[in-house]
Amino acid sequence: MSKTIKTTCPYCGVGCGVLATLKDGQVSVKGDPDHPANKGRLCSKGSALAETLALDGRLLKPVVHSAETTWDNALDEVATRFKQTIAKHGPDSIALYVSGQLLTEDYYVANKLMKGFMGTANIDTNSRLCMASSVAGHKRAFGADTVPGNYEDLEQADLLVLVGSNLAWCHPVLYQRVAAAKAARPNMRIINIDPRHTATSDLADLHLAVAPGSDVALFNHLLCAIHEQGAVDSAYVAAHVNGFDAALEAASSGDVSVTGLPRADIDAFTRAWVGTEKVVTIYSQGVNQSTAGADKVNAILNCHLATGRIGRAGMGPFSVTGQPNAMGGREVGGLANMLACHMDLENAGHRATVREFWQAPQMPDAAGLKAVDMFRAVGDGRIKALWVMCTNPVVSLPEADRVKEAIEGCDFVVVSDMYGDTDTAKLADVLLPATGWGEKTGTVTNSERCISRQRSFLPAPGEARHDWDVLADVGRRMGWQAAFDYETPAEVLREYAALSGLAAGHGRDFDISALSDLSNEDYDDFTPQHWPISADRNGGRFFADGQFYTPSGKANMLPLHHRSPANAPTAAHPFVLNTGRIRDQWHTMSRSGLAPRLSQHMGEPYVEIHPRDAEDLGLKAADLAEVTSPHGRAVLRVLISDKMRRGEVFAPMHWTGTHASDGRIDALVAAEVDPVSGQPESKASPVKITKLQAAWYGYAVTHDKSVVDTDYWAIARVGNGWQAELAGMTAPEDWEDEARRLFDLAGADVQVVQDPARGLFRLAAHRGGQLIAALFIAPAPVELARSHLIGQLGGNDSGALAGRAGANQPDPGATICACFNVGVNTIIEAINLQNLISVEQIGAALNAGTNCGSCRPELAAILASAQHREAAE
Ligand SMILES: Nc1nc2c(c(=O)[nH]1)N[C@H]1C(S)=C(S)[C@@H](COP(=O)(O)OP(=O)(O)OC[C@H]3O[C@@H](n4cnc5c(=O)[nH]c(N)nc54)[C@H](O)[C@@H]3O)O[C@H]1N2
Ligand SMILES: Nc1nc2c(c(=O)[nH]1)N[C@H]1C(S)=C(S)[C@@H](COP(=O)(O)OP(=O)(O)OC[C@H]3O[C@@H](n4cnc5c(=O)[nH]c(N)nc54)[C@H](O)[C@@H]3O)O[C@H]1N2
Ligand code: SF4
Ligand SMILES: [Mo]
Repeated sequence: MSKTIKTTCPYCGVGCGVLATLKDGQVSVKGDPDHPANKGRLCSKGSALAETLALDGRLLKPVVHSAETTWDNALDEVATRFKQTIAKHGPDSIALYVSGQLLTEDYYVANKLMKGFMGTANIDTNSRLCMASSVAGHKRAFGADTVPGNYEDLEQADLLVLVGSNLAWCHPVLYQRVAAAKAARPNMRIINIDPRHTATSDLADLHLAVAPGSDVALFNHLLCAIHEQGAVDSAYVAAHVNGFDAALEAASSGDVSVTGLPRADIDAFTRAWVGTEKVVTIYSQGVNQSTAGADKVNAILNCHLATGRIGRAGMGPFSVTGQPNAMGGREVGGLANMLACHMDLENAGHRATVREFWQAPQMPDAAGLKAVDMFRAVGDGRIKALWVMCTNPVVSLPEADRVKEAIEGCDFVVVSDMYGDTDTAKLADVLLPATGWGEKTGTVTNSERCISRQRSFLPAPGEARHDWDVLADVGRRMGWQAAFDYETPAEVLREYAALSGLAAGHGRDFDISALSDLSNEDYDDFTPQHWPISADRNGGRFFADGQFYTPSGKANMLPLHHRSPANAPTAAHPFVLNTGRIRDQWHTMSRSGLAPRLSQHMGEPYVEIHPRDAEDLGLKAADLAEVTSPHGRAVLRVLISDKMRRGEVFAPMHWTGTHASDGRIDALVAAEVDPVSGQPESKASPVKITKLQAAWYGYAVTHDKSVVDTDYWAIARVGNGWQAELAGMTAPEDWEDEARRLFDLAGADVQVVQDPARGLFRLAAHRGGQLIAALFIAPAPVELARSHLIGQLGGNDSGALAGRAGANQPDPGATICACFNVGVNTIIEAINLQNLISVEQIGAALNAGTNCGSCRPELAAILASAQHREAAE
């Protein structure tokens, strides 16, 4: 028996449709050919979803003060403590911190519970770290948080400008759609604006390595060029735009040299932008995560408004959303300053509508605390009861060590998660087991305003429950039976849709009122639809008619001035730390970290640094570096690369205290926020870098997740167990004893080879003839064929101690193609031996890049460097 259901990927905001098939207890996934976002494609993360569904590590029962208990006990405790705290200290002494990975129905109930019933606006979301600057920029310019266009615009554009977006790794299926459009229309040009050269830059005709934080200066300069070159659409501006003159005057006083870009590149950019009618400007975290984030957004919007290039096919500004329901959370009012359906908390009319609709006993009239301030308030005791749902702030918030201390010191902390061992879950007083992807059911909205269903195809494990259901239960236990009397998510969606009809009455853009009488069957069968969905509006682009959501109906251009990042490098902290994502991990790795093939692309936290900076610091490839800021410390593997600008380093955001000893990069990031949006500056923190001179370095594979507590460690899932990169500041007296402490070697057949004088030690342990652990120690970073050793784990080959493959088993090297498990060495060898000259030929020879295609940018880069080497020889 097999059944296939249509659902939506739980990772990025592209919102790909997934076909999940359950057969003989096994799940397999593939892209849904009928979904408008992906038309059958999936990226490496989406393709590996089935590998993340095992129940290891899942939280299966509620836990109160470290003891498993019943839901009744746990939720009574939550309701009682929240009620007592409100009674004693007022409603603003409690807070709920939620996530763009909640489904719309979860989010709606959370928002209603806090803003309508608990009586506080202290509910904010990790979207504050993600989309807040775009929301603020859209609201300032358009009067509402509206994304005007759709994905087809990206394909139809003649010029695509990507600002602070690594689309190739972060929105891979959208990137593939763009790459296919460019291949079909070679005249389409792509410009990428990013301080780093990324996988996305490889597709670009022009890469502008801007100085961090200088985007306002660049787009102000573009606005001047638009004006000087006669490209202002005066009729459009006169009819539909306010503030043109002031915006231009402010822009004219700017100085584009702060971008640090060569004049010729700036001119090439402005020429292309001014000269191309169909231009789409995509922006993401390089824009949003900045103390000038909202201004960066408006600087981009200014240029589109001045030229009237908005609301028409193939043109417009386009903010790509990060999380699967980042957009849905914005719609539903997840941010501390919003109400549901794009209504504003601080607007008395909007408030009255929502209060009446909810029959809310109390409703705050001012915005609540935004994420960074919320955790400051937790730290200084203003917030005494905190509920964290579907996010991992101990890892993802800036000044993360301070956040950790704040949570540790808080009187009462509830965490709802799928896993009980995340860095945040470990600090909870009450842990509530949540259902996850494959078990949950509800709706999400992607970057192009398309609402899709997530559908369950697996039963809830153990006693895990849906987040909306738990929130509603707490609402009922606090005395609001009628308001939280939901039995299905469909009921929640109907209520929300009805409210959106009232919002539309206030002239809001968000309107899904046609769904207010959706039957349960229609909800089950719901196919992806772009909002608005009302009696008279259905999908389509916004602003085609030049009408905006401001009181005057005109859009606003804003006068903007360049501001540098809040903290400039100093003699003590001379490097700028940029942070972001890698291709195959999702955020704090609680799910993507479970799939072995996703850990083999990049298996350890690292810092990417320019070769000359590395040389100045005495750093060699694969050394360990200690990176410090005034707020914290990390220890990271050195990756030397000429893709960085000098004086700047990059580190991924993914590593946690569960995956590495010192990999939490947000421990270093200063909690500086944008004054308009409250979004933190995650991409420009001054840091110091020094070489960490360890006494020994190690690499291990082990079949169980042993206790690794060496000075430095980083673990990753591999085929039959785990790998660990290790280092220590002092060498143990006896390495074999140390190995027995690190791994469970009871009853194992242990082989050792050592050369104490040279600091070399190798150990292989077999049990029942199978390799269960191997440890390699050296006085310098261990050079050995990791993929070879990983392949040996669980096998019965006695050659593990050699540390490298025999002549008949070449070492494939780091995994590039996660779908077919093809390593870099295999690819280089095939290119050389078979004279491959295109990504397609690599695919034909090795299958690499032929399934999800996420590695195609890297295949192109490997090909280019192989060809470059050949040309040089
Ligand atoms: N593989 C993967 N994909 C993901 C995610 C994931 O965890 N893993 N997360 C999802 C989420 S929630 C989000 S928000 C998106 C984020 O998607 P992106 O925003 O594309 O990803 P980031 O790597 O955070 O940052 C993008 C780029 O901004 C650049 N940048 C830094 N400073 C500046 C600057 O001052 N100006 C400009 N112009 N650029 C700058 C960085 O060098 C980086 O390459 O990805 C989504 N997709
Ligand atoms: N330095 C730096 N920091 C950053 C960023 C950066 O670029 N640089 N990016 C920021 C951005 S854009 C984002 S979006 C954040 C992301 O940061 P987080 O939101 O902290 O990251 P996740 O790992 O996605 O956390 C989601 C948690 O919810 C759990 N979970 C999954 N599904 C469910 C569910 O259905 N219900 C419940 N209750 N739990 C569930 C997961 O196990 C996981 O623990 O990080 C931000 N932090
Ligand atoms: S691009 Fe990849 S991660 Fe994003 S929704 Fe599609 S399959 Fe999921
Ligand atoms: Mo995000």
